[in-house]
Amino acid sequence: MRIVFLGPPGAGKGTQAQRLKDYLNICHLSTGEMLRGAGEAGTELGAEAERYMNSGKLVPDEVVVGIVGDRLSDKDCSLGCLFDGFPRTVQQAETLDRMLAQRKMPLDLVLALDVPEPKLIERLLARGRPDDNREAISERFRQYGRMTQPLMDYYHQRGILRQIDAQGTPDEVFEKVRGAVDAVGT
Ligand code: B4P
Repeated sequence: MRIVFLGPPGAGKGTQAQRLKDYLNICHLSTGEMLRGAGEAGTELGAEAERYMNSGKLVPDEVVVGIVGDRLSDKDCSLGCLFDGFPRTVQQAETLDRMLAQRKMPLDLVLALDVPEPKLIERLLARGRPDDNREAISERFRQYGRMTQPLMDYYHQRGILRQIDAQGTPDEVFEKVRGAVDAVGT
């Protein structure tokens, strides 16, 4: 299966993708984690990505698409993949469609995690990552509304979008995620 997690900053994409990875035993591709990894490794690309992330901006499409393409070619992604935080723009979604078509791998499901903004802000401030300060958080919400929210329509039109109320504990949310995935069939 190939599944995309969509949702605003702090909605729990990473939290739920980790649980679903263990449930389905397929590859978990988190662009946020990969970009932070590049930053920690001290590469030039990583330093550039960190500047965007810490100011709440999206990292440029060409950087993100490059790292996703490399990862998707790894053998462990051939049986299935969870895309966590990717795509985040329509251009990234179109590129993902092309990459999957080349590999003859259709996208099965897009799970949109829905949480009210005040709750999201609370979660992010409690986490305290370098990009979890008030200024970066409000920029991340701006970018989400402008660049990522149009993807809801993009996938809704294809009939593969499922909305999940992602309030409640991580375990409660995961029950809903699992229900949506089981309904598609594993
Ligand atoms: P990401 O790493 O994708 O992170 P996120 O959107 O902030 O959070 P996520 O929704 O995964 O929430 P999480 O489970 O961690 O992105 C970070 C940055 O990387 C972006 O701003 C951007 O700059 C860059 N980036 C990444 N992908 C990109 C792309 N494709 N294109 C361009 N740029 C890209 O949960 C958040 C917190 O809430 C955690 O502390 C968690 O423990 C807690 N939590 C989760 N679920 C909870 C629940 N049900 N109840 C209570 N707390 C919960």
